[in-house]
Amino acid sequence: LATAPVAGPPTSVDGFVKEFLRELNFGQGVTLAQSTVNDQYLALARTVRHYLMARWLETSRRQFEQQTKGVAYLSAEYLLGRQLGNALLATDLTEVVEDGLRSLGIDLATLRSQEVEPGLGNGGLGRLAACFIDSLATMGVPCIGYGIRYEYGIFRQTFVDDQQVEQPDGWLALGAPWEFPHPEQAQLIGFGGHTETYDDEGVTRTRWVPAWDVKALPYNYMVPGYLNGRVNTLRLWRAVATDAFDLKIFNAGDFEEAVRSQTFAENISKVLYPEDSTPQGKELRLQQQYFFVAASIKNFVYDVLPEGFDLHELPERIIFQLNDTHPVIGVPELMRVLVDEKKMDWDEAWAITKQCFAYTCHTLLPEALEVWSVDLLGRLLPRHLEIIYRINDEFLAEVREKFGDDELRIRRMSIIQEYPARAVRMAYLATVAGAKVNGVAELHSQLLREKVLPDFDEFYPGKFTNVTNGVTPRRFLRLANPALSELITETIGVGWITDLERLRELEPYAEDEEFRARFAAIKAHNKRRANAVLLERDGFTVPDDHMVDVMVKRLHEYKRQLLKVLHIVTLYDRIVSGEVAAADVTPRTFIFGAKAAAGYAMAKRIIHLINAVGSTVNADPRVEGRLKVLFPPNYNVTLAEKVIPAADLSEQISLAGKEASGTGNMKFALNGALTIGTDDGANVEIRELVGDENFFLFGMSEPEVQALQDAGYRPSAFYESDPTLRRAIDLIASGAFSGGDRSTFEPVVSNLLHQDRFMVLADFASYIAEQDRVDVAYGDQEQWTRSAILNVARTGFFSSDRSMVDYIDRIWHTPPVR
Ligand code: 26M
Repeated sequence: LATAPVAGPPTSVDGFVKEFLRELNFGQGVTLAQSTVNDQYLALARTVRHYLMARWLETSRRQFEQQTKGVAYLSAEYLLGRQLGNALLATDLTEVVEDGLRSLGIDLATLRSQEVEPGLGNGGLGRLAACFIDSLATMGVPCIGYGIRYEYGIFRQTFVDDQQVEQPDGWLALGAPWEFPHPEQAQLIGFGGHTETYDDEGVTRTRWVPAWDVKALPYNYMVPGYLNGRVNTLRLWRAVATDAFDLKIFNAGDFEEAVRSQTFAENISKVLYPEDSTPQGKELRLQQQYFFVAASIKNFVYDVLPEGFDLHELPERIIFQLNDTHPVIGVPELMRVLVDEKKMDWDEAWAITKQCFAYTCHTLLPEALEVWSVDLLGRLLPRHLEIIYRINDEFLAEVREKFGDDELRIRRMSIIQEYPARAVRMAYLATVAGAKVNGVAELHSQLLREKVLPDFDEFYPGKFTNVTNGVTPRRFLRLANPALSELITETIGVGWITDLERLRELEPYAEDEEFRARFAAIKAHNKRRANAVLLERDGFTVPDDHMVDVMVKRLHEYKRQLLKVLHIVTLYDRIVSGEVAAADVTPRTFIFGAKAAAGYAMAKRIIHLINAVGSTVNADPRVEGRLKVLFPPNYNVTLAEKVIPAADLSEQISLAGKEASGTGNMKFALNGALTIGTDDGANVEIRELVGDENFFLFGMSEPEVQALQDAGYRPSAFYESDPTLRRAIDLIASGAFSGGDRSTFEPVVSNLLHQDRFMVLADFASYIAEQDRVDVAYGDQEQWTRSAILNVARTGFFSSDRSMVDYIDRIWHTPPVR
C-alpha cells in the first residue's frame, strides 16, 4: 500500500469535469464564474498532472528497484515548448478534455494559447535535448534530464524601428503549473576558497575548503511517454542563498549586505545566456555550469542510487551524456567526489570516471569551442583545476609513450592551451574523459575527426562515432500538423507515431491523384492556419496563392540569412528594373524567424536589413503584391509548430562544413516542404534519402570551400564579375532600403565585399540559379506535391527515437528496449 500510488481521476468526461472544477475551486481559489482564462489554464494543467501522477510515481519506483543502467542527460538548455498539448497527447485525453471544457463553455484552444512556453534554451542544442528526453520516455529508457531552471529564459524579441530589442522572458510570472519543487532534496554547492592536504590515517589526502556556497533546489518536471504509461523526470536546479550565507552577515548586523549576498547567490540561475555559439568566458556562466552539474552528480550519487551502493559499479548504473562542453566540469567534479569524498584511489576513480561520461559535440566553428582561463577556473574551482592538471599530466604522458617526445603534438593535444592565455580546452577534456565522442550528422562527425580533433582520433581508435540528430514526431508532426497526421493515420495506421520509418508506406500514394489532392489541400489549410496566427500575433497576412518560403533559425553569419536577403533583393530588382513583369514572377511569401545574440552586432544589423528590405518590398506598388517578406518577431517553439507545417520551401543554406546538423531541416521535410540547401550537416542525409530529384541542391561542397579558402578567397572578384550580384549589393549600398541613407548598411556591405567569412558571394550565382529552378518546379503543382509526399515518406529516419536507438547501441549500452 505504501508504494502504490493513488490512481488518477476517472477518464470519463464527467470525471474530468469534476476534477477540473475541484482544481479551479480548491487550487486556484475561484469559482467558474469568477475565473479568468489564466485561472482556467492553470486549473487544467494541474488536472492533467493528476492523470500523469500515478504513472510518474510508478516509473520512478520501478527505475529505482530495477537496478538497470540508465542515462543522465546533462544539458545547460532544454527548449521544451508548451507542455499542455503534449501532456494531453501522451495521455490520450485531448477529446475528453475538449468535450468536458465545452460543456462548461470553455474552448480548449483558448486555454492552450494561454501557456507561456518554457524557453530554457537558445536553439538547436536545447531543442535537441527536449526531443531526446521525449523519445527516451516514449521508448521506456530510464533517463533523468538534468539542467537549470532559469528564472528568465531566452529573451523575448521585439522590433523597434526594424531593429531587435530584447525584453526579459518572465515565463514564471503567471504561474508554473508543471513543476514540483523538492526543497528536501536541496544540495549545497561550494565555490572559491582553497585546497589543503591532511593526514588521513597515514594517507595524505586533499580537501577543498570552499569560501562560499549556494543551495541548489530541484524542480521536477514530468516527461510523459507517448501512450505508454511511463513518465520520466526532468530535474532543473534553482539557486538560492543558503541560510548560513545570509545569517552570518545578518547577525553581524549588516542587513543590506545580507540581502545583497542573497541576490548574488540567486543570480546563478537568474537568466539564460543568449549566446548560441560564441562563449565569452563570463564568470557567471562557469558558475551556472558547475552549479547544475555538481548538484546533479550529488543528487545521483547520494539520492538516486540506493544506500550503500558500491561506487565501483557506477559505470554499470549510469552514463552521463554531456550535451556539448557546457557540463564538462562534471568530469573533475566526479573525480573530486570519488577521490576526496569517497576516498578512492586516483587510478581507480579515473577508470570509473572514464566509463561514466560520453561527449556530444555540436559545432565545428573554432570560436565556439569553450575554453576557461586557468585564472578564473583556479579562483572559482581550485580543486577542479588541480584535478584537471593531473588528468592532463597523465594524458600527455600516455601521448609521449605512444608517439614519442613530439613536442608540437604534445602542445597541440594538451588540455591546457598556453596562447593567447593559459586556459582549459573543454572539448579536449571531454574527449579525454569521454568513453565516446560523437558528432551530430555524418558529415559533421567526419569533419570532427579529420579537422577538429585528428590527433585524438589517431590516439583513441574507436572513440569517435556519429549519431545523426532527430526530432520528435509527437510534437513536430502529430501535434503541429493534425491534418496531415490524420491523413497519414487513415492511410497507413497509427504505428508511424512511434515507428517513423513506417512513413515509407506512403511512397506509393505519391502516384495517387486523390491522395495528392488531399495532401495539397492540407498544405493549403496549414497556410491558412499560419495566416490566422500571424494575423492575430503581428497583423501579417499570407496570401493563399503564394509559395511559402521559410528560413527560421538563430541569426548567425554562417547560416547565411544574408544570402536569402540577396535573393529577395535580386527578385525585387528584376521587377523594379523592368527586366521581368511583376505578373510573371512566381508569387512568394518569405517568412523569417531569427533571434540574434544581444552582443552580436553584425547579426543585429542583418536583422535590421531583413526588416528594411521587407518594409520596402511590401510597400512598393510595382511589386503588385507578388513578393512578400514577413519577419514575425520572437520566433520560438510555439511559432515553429505553426509555421513549419505551412511551408512549401525550407531554406537550409549554411556554408558547407559549418552547420553541424540542423534539425529544422528535418522538421520541414517531415511536414512536406521541399528543401533548397547546401551539402551541409544533415542536409546531406536528407538529400540521400529523398533523392536528388526531390531536393534543390546548390553551392560549394565542403572540399570546394576548403580549396577556395586555400587558394585565397576574394569576395570582390565575385562582385566584379557577376552583374546580378553587383546590382543587388549596389541596391543595398545605395540606401534603397534605408530611406536613402547609405551609411545604415555600409558595415554589412563592406563586410561582404572585403571579408565574407562564410562565402555568401561565392555561392550567390548557384543559389539564384537553383531558386529559379524552384520557381519552375513550383509551376507544376502535381509534380511538386509528388515530391512533397516523397519527402514525408522518406524522412522517417529523422525521428529522435532512431537517434536514441543509435545512442543506445553505439554509446550508452543501456539494456535494449522492446
Ligand atoms: C556558450 C557559451 C555561453 C553561452 C552560450 C553558449 C552556447 C549555447 C548554445 C553555445 C552553443 C550553443 O548551442 C550550439 C548549438 O545549438 N548547436 C547546434 O546544435 C544542433 C543540435 O545538434 C545542431 O543541429 C546545429 O547544427 C548546431 O548549430
